[in-house]
Amino acid sequence: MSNTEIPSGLKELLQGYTMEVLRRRPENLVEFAVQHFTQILEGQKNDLKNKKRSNRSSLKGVTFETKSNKPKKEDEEEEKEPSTTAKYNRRVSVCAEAYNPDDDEDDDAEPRVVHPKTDEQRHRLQDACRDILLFKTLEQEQFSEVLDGMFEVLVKPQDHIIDQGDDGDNFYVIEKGVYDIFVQKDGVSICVGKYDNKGSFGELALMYNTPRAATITATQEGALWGLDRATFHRLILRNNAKKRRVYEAFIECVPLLKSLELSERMQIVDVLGVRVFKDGECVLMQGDEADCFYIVESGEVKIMIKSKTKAGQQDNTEVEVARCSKGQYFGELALVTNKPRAASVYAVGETKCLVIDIQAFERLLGPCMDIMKRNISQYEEQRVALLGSRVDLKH
Ligand code: 1OR
Ligand code: 1OR
Repeated sequence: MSNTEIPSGLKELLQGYTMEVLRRRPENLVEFAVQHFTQILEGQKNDLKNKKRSNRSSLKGVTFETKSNKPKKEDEEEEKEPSTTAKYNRRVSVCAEAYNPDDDEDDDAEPRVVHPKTDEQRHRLQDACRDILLFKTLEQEQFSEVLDGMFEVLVKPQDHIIDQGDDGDNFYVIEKGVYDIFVQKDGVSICVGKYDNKGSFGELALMYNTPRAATITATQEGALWGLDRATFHRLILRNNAKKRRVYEAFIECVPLLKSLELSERMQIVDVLGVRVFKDGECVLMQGDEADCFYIVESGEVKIMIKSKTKAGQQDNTEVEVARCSKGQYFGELALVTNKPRAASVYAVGETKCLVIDIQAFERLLGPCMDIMKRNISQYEEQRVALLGSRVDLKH
C-alpha cells in the first residue's frame, strides 16, 4: 500500500504519528488505528471526569459559603429556575436506582467537612439526631463525622426550606419548629403532612439524584441542622449500600411487602432504621401519638391492651391479645386511622425491629394498604371474641 492509497478520512486520524513509520511499515496501520481510537476514548473519559469534578466542587461550595448553607429565600431570584415545569424536565428521574458511592472513588477525595460547634450547640445537635432513622445504622465513627459536618440553620415563619423541583443541596434534621409538606398535584399545591418538632427531610433528592419531591415550609420560628450533599453521599449513602446488602434477603420474605416491586422494597430499606429492645422494654404505649411503623427483624413482641371494667371505665390492667414475631409488622393501625396507639407493645426477649417513619410509610406502603386494612377489620372481630364487647378501634 502506498501513501496515496490511504483513505482520505483516515488521514485526519493519522495526525501526530509519523507518516514515515506508516510508509515503511504499512501493517502498523491497524495497530495505529486501535491506539488512536483508544486515545480518543481516554480523552473523552477524562473530559467527563473533569466535568463531574467541577460540578462537584461547585456543589461542595454550598458547604462553605454561608449564603448557600441557608435555605433559599423567595427573594433570591437569581438562584431560581425559570419555571417549575422546566425544572421537572431538566432531569430524568432515576427512581429507586440509588447512587452507589462504592462506584465513585472521587468521593474519597472530598475533604472532610467540619463545622466547628460550641458545647451547647453540640448537645442540641445530639439531642435532635438521637432518633433520626437514617443515622440509626451508622457506626459510631461515621455518626461523629456526620455530626461534625452538620451546620445550624435558623428559620423564620414562611421560610421555604426546600422547593419542589429544585436540585438537592442539603439534608435537614429538625431541632425545633413545625414544617408543612406541600406536593404539587395538577398544578395545585396540596399540604400532605407536617413535621412537628422532630424528624428529618430532604433525603430523597440526594439519595436518588432526583429533583426535590416536595416543598417544605416553616410555619413558625425554628431551628434545623443541615448536612451537605457530599458528606451525605460519603457517609449515609455508603452505609445505605451496605444496608441494602444486609436487608435485601430479609425484606423479600416479609409477607406484607410481597406485592411490592423489588425496587420499591429497596426504597424501604434505604429509609429504614433499626432499633433493639431489651426483654420487657416498651416499644410503644397505648394512647401515645404515633409517628412510625415497625417490622420485627428478630425476637418477638407482645401486644397488650388495657381492659375495661364492667362499668366501661379504663382499668390499668393489661391483657395480652397477640404476639408478632420475625417478619410480622405492628404499629400500622394508628398511622392508618390517624388515632392514638390502640395497644401497648413490649419486647419478649431481646428484639430487633426495623422502623419506618410516618412520611415514608405513607409514601411507600400505599400498595400494601389493602392487606393492612383487611387485618385491621380482623382486629375488630378478634376484639369482640377476646373482650366480649364491640369497641370500634377507630375511636
Ligand atoms: P426531597 O429531597 O425530595 C423534599 O425534598 C422532601 O420532602 C423529600 O426529600 C422528603 O424528605 C420529604 N413525598 C415526597 N417527599 C416527601 C413526602 C412525600 N413527605 C415528606 N417528604 N409524601 C408525603 C407523605 C406524608 C408523599 C406525597 C404524595
Ligand atoms: P397501633 O398503631 O395502634 C399498637 O399500635 C399496635 O398493636 C396496633 O397498631 C396494631 O399493629 C397492633 N387491637 C389493636 N391493635 C393490635 C391488635 C388488636 N393486635 C395487634 N395490634 N387486637 C388483637 C387481635 C388479635 C384486638 C384486641 C382486642
